[in-house]
Amino acid sequence: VLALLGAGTTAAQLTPAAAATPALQSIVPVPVSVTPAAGVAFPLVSTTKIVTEAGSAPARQVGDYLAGVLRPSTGYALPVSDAPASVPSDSIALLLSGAPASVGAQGYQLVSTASSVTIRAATADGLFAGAQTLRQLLPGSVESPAAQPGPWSIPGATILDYPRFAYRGAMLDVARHFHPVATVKRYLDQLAQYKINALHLHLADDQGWRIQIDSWPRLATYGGSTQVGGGPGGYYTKAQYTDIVNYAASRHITVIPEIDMPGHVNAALASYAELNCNGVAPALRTDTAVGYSSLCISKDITYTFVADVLRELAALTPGPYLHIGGDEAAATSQADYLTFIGKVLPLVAATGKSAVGWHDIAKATLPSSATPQFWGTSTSDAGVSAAASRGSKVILSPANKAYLDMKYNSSTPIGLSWAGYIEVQDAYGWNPGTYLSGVPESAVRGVESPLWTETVVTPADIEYLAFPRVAAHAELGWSPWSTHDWTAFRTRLGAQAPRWTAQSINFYRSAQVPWD
Ligand code: TNX
Repeated sequence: VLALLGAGTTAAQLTPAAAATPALQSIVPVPVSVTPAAGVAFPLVSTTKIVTEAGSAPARQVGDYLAGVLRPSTGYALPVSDAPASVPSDSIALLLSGAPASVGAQGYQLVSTASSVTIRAATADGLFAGAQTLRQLLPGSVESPAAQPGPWSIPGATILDYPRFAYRGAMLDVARHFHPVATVKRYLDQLAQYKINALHLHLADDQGWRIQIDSWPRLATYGGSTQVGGGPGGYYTKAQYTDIVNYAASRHITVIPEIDMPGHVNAALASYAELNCNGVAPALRTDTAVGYSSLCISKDITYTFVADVLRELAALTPGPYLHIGGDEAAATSQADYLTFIGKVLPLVAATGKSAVGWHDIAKATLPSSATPQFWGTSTSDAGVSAAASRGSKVILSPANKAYLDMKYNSSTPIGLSWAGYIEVQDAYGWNPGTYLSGVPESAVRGVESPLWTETVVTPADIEYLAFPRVAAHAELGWSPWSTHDWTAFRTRLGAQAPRWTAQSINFYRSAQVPWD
């Protein structure tokens, strides 16, 4: 046991020393290393204050966010102020100095003693990640929106933590069913807890166009006017999209907007007759068929349209990526598809952004700046491995592991099953670093959990399919592979139940998990 407690000790290995402090063993994603300080605890009390790196607005924002999380349940004031030269007693300190170099750009060190909790990181991203860990060191009732009795105690420990992969994403399809701003914000809050740092928004598909584009206004006003099953649909104004982007940024999450093309474009074709090869606008569609629509590859106006949309979207999007879709273009010939991708990649580059696309785009010879997002159900793809060998990074979303819209089992009331059923153990049971042949860990940017919404209407629907599986994917994206252990994971996951209950998350109580 002593040998296990050296460098690289993981929470999964911390028995029996940590037996008295189960919170240290319940963190999801499991940290790189957790060293308990036996018998030590920090009492969070009415006089506790939060101090943040002096003069740093980003550190102060993390402090304000953490105070906002902790105030409703504790009922404490938790004032936030600039940190003095040395960490005062009775304080939580968020500092941008003194972190070990190993934490990198996104990691942190958390040291809790009887008198203080000090999180050190190189960046505000790292402080934010450390703040998420701190939340999980408190009882689940800390997540309640109403005052709770406490007491609030943080176990003594030194935690060193940083991600395995830089990118940990979730995708929400707001095209098949429109999801309003408040729903997206709620999901962002839920995702941030598990150190997810990218939200991919699927903004346009056959059934709806969900973002205002000033140069092509009917895309939103007409193309956004319905959704799967009929219903009013909807779209984000530019101000609403910016509100989402800013809210995500305050949760240290980057928004990646997707306009799917050259297929999945019926809503656009219905809005503008001139985008159709025959000049005739089709009707709006509310069914769930795929592979029937295509932009007109031979028309110049197609590329004017694409350039206009990408330019306006890029101007609204501070993150480095634009997602161009590219999947299931069954109504586009192979030659036309390659022509289209070859013309559109430079249009993305002209906006100053880098292109991401579903891995179908790797049928074309991609520049190393382009990212294929693998969504297949096999473990090899010639285009993706060729792109990786030429220097592209890959995002992994294998449909039979990472798709949040797949049912858990045959009795799951919503969801699809074309890629199979995905129980929690299936969602957890794969190694992103070795999953795709010809795509070594060094070529993987990270993991993303897509949630397609053909059957997903309400926030409760989103939560039922995302939780607990998105937490499993978050751990695959963050934690070292050496920690991977289903038996330990299911226990950590079960310990999240009181948090999710306090947050009114409608999670699926999988029989595979020992829920607290
Ligand atoms: C396939 S995965 C699609 C989507 C569907 C999804 C349903 C991918 C890139 N395309 O159009 O919504 O299956 O699971």
